[in-house]
Amino acid sequence: MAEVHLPTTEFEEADAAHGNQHGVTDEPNADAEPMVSLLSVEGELTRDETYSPYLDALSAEELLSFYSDMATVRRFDQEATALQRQGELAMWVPMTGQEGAQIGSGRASKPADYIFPTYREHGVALTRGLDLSLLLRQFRGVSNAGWDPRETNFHMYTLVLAAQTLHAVGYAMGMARDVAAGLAEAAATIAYFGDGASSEGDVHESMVFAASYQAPVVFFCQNNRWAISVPFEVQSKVPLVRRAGGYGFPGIRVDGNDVLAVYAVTQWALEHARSGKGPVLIEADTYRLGAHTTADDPTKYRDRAQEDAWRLKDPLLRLEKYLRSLGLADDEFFAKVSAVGDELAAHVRAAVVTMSAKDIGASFANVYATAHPLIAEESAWQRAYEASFADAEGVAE
Ligand SMILES: Cc1ncc(C[n+]2csc(CCOP(=O)(O)OP(=O)(O)O)c2C)c(N)n1
Ligand SMILES: [Mg+2]
Repeated sequence: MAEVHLPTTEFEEADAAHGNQHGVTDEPNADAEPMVSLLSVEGELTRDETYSPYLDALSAEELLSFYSDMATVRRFDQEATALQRQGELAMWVPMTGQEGAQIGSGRASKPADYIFPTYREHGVALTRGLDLSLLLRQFRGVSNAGWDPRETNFHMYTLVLAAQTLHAVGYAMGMARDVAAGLAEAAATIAYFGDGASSEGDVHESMVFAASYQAPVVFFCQNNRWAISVPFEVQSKVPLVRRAGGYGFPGIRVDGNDVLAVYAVTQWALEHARSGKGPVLIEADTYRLGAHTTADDPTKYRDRAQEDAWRLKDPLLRLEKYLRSLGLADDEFFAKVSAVGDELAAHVRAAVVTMSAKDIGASFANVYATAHPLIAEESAWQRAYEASFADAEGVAE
């Protein structure tokens, strides 16, 4: 007997009667969606009329530094994860796998641009010249932020999903006014957010405002396929990049594990925004190879086979192949990069074990006007946590 598909929702009934008029694909995550990808997994570079000129302008040193940045932040990420496992950090948010998306986009930004990260943009922080040990202050629990954003135009981490997209649009609108008044050079903001955060109302409101006011903002979504344990398929029924059309600005889907493509696409988008043409949405197709945070266990909700498939698309490996094929890098170069990573790891470790939480008590006192049992409980936990470092060498009181 032939299989009959019975519509189960009113939309499906409408689709059955009139054909699919909602632009809904059978597979929302369809790999068929066009994507800018310049450097293949095999390390071969293809040309693209729009984006290759941005790469032509790069010197050999710059190309090499794309690799060293990616390798350095991966080493940093490993060290921070180890520090958490050793009880030196309360939590860590790993970014391994997303180096291409983060280094490529961060390197495309200029010092005058202003970056609004989520909580996972350690690679972008590196490209902005932030001392990465400062990122660990919040995860050690000694600061609400950890650095002065004005020094690098790299804003504080935002843990409230998508809130920073609103901040980025408001800031960009202010920047545009400064430029119009002759007070500042043309610059843009980049609002980073995840596939999960894309479902927040804040992202919608940000995009409506950005479009209405032609704000110089680049919305950079790292679609790493997971929002903790929720797969992207649940998050959106259309590829995210298509949403830009609904707001009335360009959307570009880019291979997030191709650092060169991400760099070129973000350069294009930032130029578009800075020149007064309004916002751009970039959807970077990537993958979180590790856990959501050190408190998460991805083996409970996803297949090892999926992780293995993404390991083959590693952003570092393909650039290594390309640099070797050009004769720009040899074993000696990669050994040096590895030594730089080890130095950074030693630096952040030394910084973490001497971090002092002596001022953090006020944060608990300032939550409510009067005593509150939950705050008392949290404050006691924090004191016990601090006491656990007492035997560590050099801890300041
Ligand atoms: C407003 C809000 N709701 C829920 C959370 C809890 N939460 C933290 S991270 C996360 C998943 C975010 O996924 P995604 O946006 O894809 O970013 P990723 O963590 O994958 O980088 C959730 C639900 C939160 N921090 N803020
Ligand atoms: Mg995600």
